[in-house]
Amino acid sequence: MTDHIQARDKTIKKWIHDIGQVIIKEKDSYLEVEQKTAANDLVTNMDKWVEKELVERIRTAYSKDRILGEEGFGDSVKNMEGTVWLLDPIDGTLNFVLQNENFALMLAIYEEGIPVQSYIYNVTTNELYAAIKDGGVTCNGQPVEIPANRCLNEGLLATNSSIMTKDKYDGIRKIARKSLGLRLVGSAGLETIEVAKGSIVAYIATNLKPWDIAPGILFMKELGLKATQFDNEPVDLMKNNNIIFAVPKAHKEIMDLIHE
Ligand code: 2AM
Ligand code: CA
Ligand code: CA
Repeated sequence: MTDHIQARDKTIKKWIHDIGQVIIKEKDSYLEVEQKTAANDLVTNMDKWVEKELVERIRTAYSKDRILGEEGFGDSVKNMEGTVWLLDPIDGTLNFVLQNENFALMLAIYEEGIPVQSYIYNVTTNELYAAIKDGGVTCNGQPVEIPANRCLNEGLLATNSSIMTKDKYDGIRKIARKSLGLRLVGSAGLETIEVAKGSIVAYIATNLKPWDIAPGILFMKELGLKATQFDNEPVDLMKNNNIIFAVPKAHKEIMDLIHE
């Protein structure tokens, strides 16, 4: 790990823990909830506060970098030149509002388009997963091992609800039937972690935004797992993507099923 990444890693972990403590302390108080594009696409005052707080800290400590944040407090980022931070202050806002758990704070850093650091923090369980370029994946500092390379019929599959309700991608049914069962957590970040841990063999989701998938790419890379679009092309962080994060065997089977 280069010195600048090591120093930045320490700083980011402190920021995430500081901000996480505020979320825990405040999460049961009154929430201002607003609809964005639909009744199931929400933003709260907490999402906004977390992103503003991160943006302020990044701008103070790393003033030359650019920031692409979900809630719009960062910059207008149209390419991945230089150092770009991608922020999802609360991933799984519906869970945050309705379940009080199953949400994550996510942050990823790309240098000239290459993922170098990724963080997914499960706030209520206090588990901070980090992926560092060429440094592997850790959970609260402990190494996460490479998961078993399983087929669909040896594991569980996760997906997002828009495949079921909006995108009408019928292919999901034949893919799901091959697996041992289907799971929907409702947080792309936490589902990414499930793939990294091997508790599901694949996460397949449509229309995810750059900040939903940016951290997952390095998690998959560091563990020798797959992160692609449905057409097997690499993820494009300048647009929405239909993605598959998976162990290699399940990924190959999903590719074959999508294209048969
Ligand atoms: P969010 O909570 O940050 O919006 C839910 O299936 C997952 O999809 C969450 O990670 C959620 O992130 C993400 N997502 C992306 N676009 C969404 C949308 N338009 N509505 C709801 N969830 C969305
Ligand atoms: Ca999200
Ligand atoms: Ca969010």
